[in-house]
This record gives sequence, C-alpha cells and structure tokens, in this order.
Amino acid sequence: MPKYVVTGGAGFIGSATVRELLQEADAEVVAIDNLLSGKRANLAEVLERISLVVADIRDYDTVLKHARGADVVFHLAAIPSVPRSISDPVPSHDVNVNGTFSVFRAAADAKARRVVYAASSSAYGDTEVLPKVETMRPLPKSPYAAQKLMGEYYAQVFQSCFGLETVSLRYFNVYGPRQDPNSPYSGVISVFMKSLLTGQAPTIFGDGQQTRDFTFVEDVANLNRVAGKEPSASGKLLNAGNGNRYTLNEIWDTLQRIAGVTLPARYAEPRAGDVKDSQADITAIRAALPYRPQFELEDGLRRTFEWYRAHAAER
Ligand code: UD2
Repeated sequence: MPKYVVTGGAGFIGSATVRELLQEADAEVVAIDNLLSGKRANLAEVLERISLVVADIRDYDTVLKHARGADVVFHLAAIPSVPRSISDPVPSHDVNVNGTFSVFRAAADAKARRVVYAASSSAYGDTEVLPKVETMRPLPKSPYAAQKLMGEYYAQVFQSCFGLETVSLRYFNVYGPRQDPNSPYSGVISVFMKSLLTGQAPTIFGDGQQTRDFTFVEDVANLNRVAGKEPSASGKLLNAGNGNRYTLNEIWDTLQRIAGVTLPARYAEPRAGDVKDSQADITAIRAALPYRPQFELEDGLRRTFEWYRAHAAER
C-alpha cells in the first residue's frame, strides 16, 4: 500500500493533489496543514479516507513522525504571493525557507523515498528570452522568488548529501476551483472570478499586457502524482506549465465572454516585484515524464467559473 504525505494538503493545490492520489484505491494519504490558508472544507468529500494532521511544517517532530514509511512527501505548503513577501517578508521567509528545510530534513531522517517540491516560475524573474528554459540563470525579483529558489537548492543538496530523492517542479501560475479569492494576495484568476460573481470591476495592476502561462490545477495534481512515481524524474528540476502565455487583458476579455457580462477593468500602478512575461518551455518535462497538460486555457476557465458559480454562497 503506497503512503503519501502532502504538506499544505488542505490548500488549493494540496487538496487537488490529495484527491488525485486517492485515485489509487489502496493509497494511504496524510495531509499536513496548519489551516492558516488551507481549509478543511477543501477536503470535505475525502476527509473520511485520509488523515488530516493539523500542524505547522516548521514542527519537525510531527513531520518526521508522519513521513516515516512514506513513499512520497509532496511539499506544497507555503505562504505564496510575491507582494505579500515584500509587504511582510518575515513570515514568508520563515515558512518558505525554514519550513521547507524542516520538511526536507524530516523526510530524509524518516527515510521517505522521495520529496516532490513545489518550486515557482518566479525564480526566473525577467528573462530576455521566452519561453523560459530550466538552463537559464535564475534572477529572482522578490523575496518570494528567492525563497522558492532556495527550496530548489535544498532539494538538490538533500539528494546529493543525504540520499533523498527529490523532484522540483516549477509551477507556472496555477488556477482552478478552490483557489481562495478573498485575500489581497489572492491569485489573479480567483480575483477575476469573484469580480464576475459580484459584478465589481477587477483592478489590473499595470497595463494588463503582462503575460502568464496559466496552468489548470488538475493538470498540476496529475503531474505531482506522476512526478512522485517516475524513477527517471529523481534529481530533476522541471518547468511545470502549459507552454502558452496570455495577457491579463485577454484573460479578462475571455472571462467576460464566458460569463456573458460586460465589466471594464480598472487599472492601477504595477506591483513591485512583478515579472513582466512568463511562459514555460515544457520540452524537458515532456521528455522526463509521461505528462501532457489536458486543459487548454478556455476549457480550464470555463470549469473554474462553473465551480465558483456553484459555490458562490460559500465564498
Ligand atoms: C507568482 C508566480 C507563480 C506562483 C505565484 C504564487 C510568476 C510569473 N509567477 O505568480 O508561479 O509561484 O507567484 O503566488 O512569478 N494582478 C492584477 N490584479 C489582481 C491580482 C493580480 O492585475 O487583483 C496581476 C499581478 O500584478 C500579476 C498577475 O496579475 O501581474 C498575476 O498575479 P498573481 O498574484 O496571480 O501571480 P504571480 O504572477 O505573482
């Protein structure tokens, strides 16, 4: 019976990953989450089939205890957001750097086979060339980007010095059902969803011509599972995007069309630390893993909108 541990398992990407792992009927899944931004409700349909451990990833002893006997630890817990890491850098450093170190150390000491680490496309910063390839020199522009990059370096070092298999996946702007739209630091698509449902115009920071490679959360969950299994993925750092890029203006236009509303966006000053353009080269991940993204942007946006509409009362 395979055993999986998911840090941040009650969060947006974590809960999707837990549901994906449960497709293996005999899997034992332990979700570790301090419920700071994660929610029990994200796991409602599966709570009886998993163990939810309410704990902080900086609690080494608790992570160690649950990582014993684990095949894979999916380390997805983090304090995300570029602007939050600038306005309040201490907590995001502590969780994203010290917490990540604690998880790698616990996984290695517990003799877990592998850690799949949620790295971030923000590590690239502003590159001269698009799409962004893993061989490019990282140029982090924000504390968050630097913290996530540090996690990649720790992944490499835990593999070379402590014999822990690691895979780092640089996620590119993940979106989809259950992303929390209610914080000033929420991901832009969740914010756009809330605008559609409340009829309040969104604020776009900058001219809206910045681009992102938006990746549907179910593709990411599937990728996590595959990355946990595939022997040849061990030790790799891989872009985990769709390979496309869209401007925020295009996204907002598409969403207004999907929802059948006309609601011109407001524009405000660009955010500090914001990357201008982001697009993944997915050649390496296609070669390394049997992974093919299934959700084109419009399909993913439609599914996301349907979900937010159906759950509007809870948000
Ligand atoms: C970064 C990473 C992403 C992930 C994420 C976690 C890049 C390219 N991507 O996402 O991989 O690690 O951090 O937090 O670095 N915006 C608006 N209005 C809003 C909210 C956002 O215009 O109400 C803009 C924002 O200025 C940015 C874009 O939308 O240009 C995307 O912002 P985001 O916070 O959704 O994600 P981003 O790109 O910082």
